[in-house]
Amino acid sequence: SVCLAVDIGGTKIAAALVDCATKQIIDRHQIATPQSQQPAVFSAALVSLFTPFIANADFVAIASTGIINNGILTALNPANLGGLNRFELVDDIQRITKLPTYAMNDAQAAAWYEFISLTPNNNTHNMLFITISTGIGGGLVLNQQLQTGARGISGHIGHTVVDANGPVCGCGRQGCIEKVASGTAIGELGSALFKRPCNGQQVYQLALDGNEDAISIIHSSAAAVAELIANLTISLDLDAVVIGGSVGLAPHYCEYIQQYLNEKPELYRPRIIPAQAGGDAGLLGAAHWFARQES
Ligand code: BMX
Repeated sequence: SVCLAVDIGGTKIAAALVDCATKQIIDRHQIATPQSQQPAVFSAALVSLFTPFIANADFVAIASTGIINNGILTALNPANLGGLNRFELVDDIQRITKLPTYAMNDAQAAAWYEFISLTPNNNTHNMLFITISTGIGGGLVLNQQLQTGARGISGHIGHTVVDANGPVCGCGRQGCIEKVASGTAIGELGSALFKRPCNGQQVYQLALDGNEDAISIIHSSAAAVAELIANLTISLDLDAVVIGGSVGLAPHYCEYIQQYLNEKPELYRPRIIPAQAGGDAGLLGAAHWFARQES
């Protein structure tokens, strides 16, 4: 069968046809995520993205930012979705495509793909996937089982606190790691420092060009992620942590994380692995996860 895999992120929405037998991407398109609180604007964008694919797909597998519970997307941090709070994801896409439709969280999907991509028999029992992108997301595989959570929340590590006196996050809590270390946060810190609007990518480029202030912003982000990894490793006995997302996979970011982890005692240092599927981990994870349900 052929799956229409969809990855809804805070910055872009990707759609691809995936051959379920070979697990290869046949065709892929992406658009910018609409910045509107209106569900109708979101639906309209999805219609145009899906139209070329529908005739060739047997079912739809979605990996989406936000908490996915019973097919409904609820934003933990609505700021990541242009203020959109709630979206009837599965019903809406089923109405558009007239195909069986399934959905899960984006980082959970990517975690699953990265887990099954690890070389077999390499003794990985507990693995965490972290995406550092528009937000910071996570997916946990414990005892080789993906944890989705009874309410879909499992793995939302972006909303653990790293600075109790820090800025207020879009989720309502103060000092979440997402508010201080995500791509969005990197852009906000850079804008304040350079006194002009810049996004995370521009700040990252400045760091690559050798700007000391930008370098320190990127280092603080990687240091915060390293602390989080150490905390979760000692809590959950993690063997491996896979890093993804546009920031996580940017040049040197993983090395910085590793550098900060190397300062810690050995028990706090899991294996750090850059996502093997790069930006396609979410698409491929959802396709794999729901292909089992379809067959
Ligand atoms: C946020 C949250 C997570 C998501 C993570 C990464 C929302 C809308 N999203 O913490 O569900 O996994 O961002 O998302 O509350 P991305 O868009 O950066 O890939």
